[in-house]
Amino acid sequence: MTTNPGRAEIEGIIGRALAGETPATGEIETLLAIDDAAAAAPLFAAAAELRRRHFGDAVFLYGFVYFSTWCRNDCTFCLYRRGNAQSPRYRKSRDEVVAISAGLAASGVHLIDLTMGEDPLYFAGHEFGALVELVSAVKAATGLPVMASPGVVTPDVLAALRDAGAEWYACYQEIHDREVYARLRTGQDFDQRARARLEAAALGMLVEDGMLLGVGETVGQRALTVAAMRDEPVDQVRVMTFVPQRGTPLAHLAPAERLGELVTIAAMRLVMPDRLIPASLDVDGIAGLEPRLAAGANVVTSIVPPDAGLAGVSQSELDIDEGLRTAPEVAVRLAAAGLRVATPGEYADWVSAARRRRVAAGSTASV
Ligand code: SAM
Ligand code: MD0
Ligand code: SF4
Repeated sequence: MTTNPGRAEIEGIIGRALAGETPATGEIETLLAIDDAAAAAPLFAAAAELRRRHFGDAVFLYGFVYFSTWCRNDCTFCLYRRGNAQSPRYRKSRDEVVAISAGLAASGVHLIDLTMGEDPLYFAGHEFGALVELVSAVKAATGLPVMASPGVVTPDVLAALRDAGAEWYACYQEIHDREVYARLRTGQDFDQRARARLEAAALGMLVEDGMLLGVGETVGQRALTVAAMRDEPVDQVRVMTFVPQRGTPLAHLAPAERLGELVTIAAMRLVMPDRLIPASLDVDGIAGLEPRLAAGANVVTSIVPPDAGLAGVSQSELDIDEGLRTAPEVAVRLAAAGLRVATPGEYADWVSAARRRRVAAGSTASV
């Protein structure tokens, strides 16, 4: 048997979480310090049990449409940072995006995530009309919920996106530590980014926050990030391991062990059992799906159709042309894991209930 000194403590945290107690920040740090598979196994089992209690065996699928890779920013981790000559640049037309989204809807995804860099086409003159219209057109063509991931935008733009039908706003802080953040999102205001999420929530939108793992942060900083998410009005929380990108300042940083991401997914599930937690195909492709599900994820994101000329973010090509980042491929893997693709109604019902809670909370909260 293992002599891991933290074992009894870990068992205590897991037992209390299964009994409905939310782990405190110090307890989150204890969980995130787990660095061997044997010690992680009971954590993963508890996370899967909490997912089952809140979501049964149903998993949600998100189609990913990265429709413009132009960006005015200089994030040190990102392939698409301004001035990276090795970045694939494209901007899809409205009609292409609508056709791609319709195809994704027909393939069985539950949501369309419309993502872009902070494209100067929109940001330079604060001209977001075409983006708002794109949201309306995608909704009309698919009938599906839409997530907007446009970067940091002002409340008037958020309100216009909401009015056009975007249920979700995604904007990831990467880490809730100002110093590490400043090394990642160079020249971008920490508070403004965090405020954009609060503003979206106050407008009645559903919101996603996310963290990046393996960028020189400590376990304590990871724990503070999960704790910040716990205390934020966010409905979906993600973690992705940093993938080094050619042509960028962090190109030669050694990537983190994947166990760290799995342990973080599971800890997030213990801390936020009823929130949506993605398994992104954008880190390890389809091969990375099973372990992320086993760690308690209940959404599969970064589903990208082949032959559409679309890229991923952290894995710009992996498994896309091969057609492995598709809903049918995901469905096969879910079945093998004893899970299933949710029905469209199950996802729509979850979104409606979450939005009712958000609006009710928003009427008493302020930004
Ligand atoms: N441009 C918008 C923005 O940055 O908010 C929308 C794009 S957002 C979906 C890009 C996200 O992908 C980042 O916030 C980051 O969490 C993740 N990401 C980008 N590059 C990555 C990399 N090299 N490895 C892992 N995750 C990465
Ligand atoms: C993903 N590549 O789901 C996408 C992206 C943006 N809202 C999501 C990071 O992994
Ligand atoms: Fe631009 Fe987003 Fe990449 Fe940062 S993460 S460089 S904002 S596309």
